[in-house]
Amino acid sequence: MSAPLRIDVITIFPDYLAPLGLSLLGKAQREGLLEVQVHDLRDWTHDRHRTVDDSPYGGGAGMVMRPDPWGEALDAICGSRPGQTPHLIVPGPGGDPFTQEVATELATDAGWLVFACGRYEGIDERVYDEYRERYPLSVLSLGDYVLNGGEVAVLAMTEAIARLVPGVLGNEASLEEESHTGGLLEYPVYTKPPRWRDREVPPVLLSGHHGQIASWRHAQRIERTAARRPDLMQAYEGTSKD
Ligand code: 6GU
Repeated sequence: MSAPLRIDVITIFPDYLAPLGLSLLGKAQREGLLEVQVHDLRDWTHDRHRTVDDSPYGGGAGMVMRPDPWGEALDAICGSRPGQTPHLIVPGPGGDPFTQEVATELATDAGWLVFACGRYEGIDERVYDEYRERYPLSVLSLGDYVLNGGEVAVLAMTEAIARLVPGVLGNEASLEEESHTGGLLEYPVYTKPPRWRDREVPPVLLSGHHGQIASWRHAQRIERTAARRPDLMQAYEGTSKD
C-alpha cells in the first residue's frame, strides 16, 4: 500500500474541523489511507492574549492576521517531515477556482497538503511572499461568494480531494460517472417505487436495454449541462467528444 495522504490544517478554530473525523474521511483515517492533523495557530503565539491579528497598516476596516504566528506555525509544520515537501493551500475568495481537476491533481501528485485558514480581512501578504519562495503554494476559492474564514472551505476541499485517493471510496466505478467527470453534470437517477404520487420513472430505465439506457443518460447529461451550466457546455463542445 502507498503512503497515506497527509493533511495538516492550521486554524484559530480547531473545533470547526471536527467533521474531518466523521464518515468516509474518518474511515479512511482509521484504515491508514489518510492522515489529518489539525493545529491551533495560537499555539505559536507568545503573549498572554495569544494574539493573532492587528489593525491594517494604511487604515481600513477589520483586522489582519499577523505574519509572526503564521511564520512560526508554517516553519514548524512544513519542516516536520524531513525529505518531504508540502503543497501549501490558502483558501480564500480571491484565489484560483477549486475545481474537480485541481482536486484530482492534489489527490494524485501532492502526498502532503498544508492548509492555512485565514480569518478577518486576511493574512499579511508577506506570509504569501515568504512561503511561495519555499513551497508550491496555491490560493484556492470555492466560488464567487464570501465566507468568514477558510475553515468551511477546507472541509469542502478535503472531502473533494480525499475521496479521490485510491481506496477511500468503496466503489471506484462511481467516480467515473459522476458530475464534472468528462466536463458534464450527472444524469438524473431514480429508484423504487416505479410510480410515486402519479410520477413515473422514465420507461427506458425499466426496459433492460443497456445501450438505450446509456444513450438516454448521456442525452440527459448534455441537456442538463446546457440548461444549468452553459459555461461548462461551451468547454465540453470545445473538446468535441460528441
Ligand atoms: Cl476558499 N474562503 C473564504 N473565506 N471565502 C470563500 C472561499 C474561501 N471560497 C469562496 N468564498
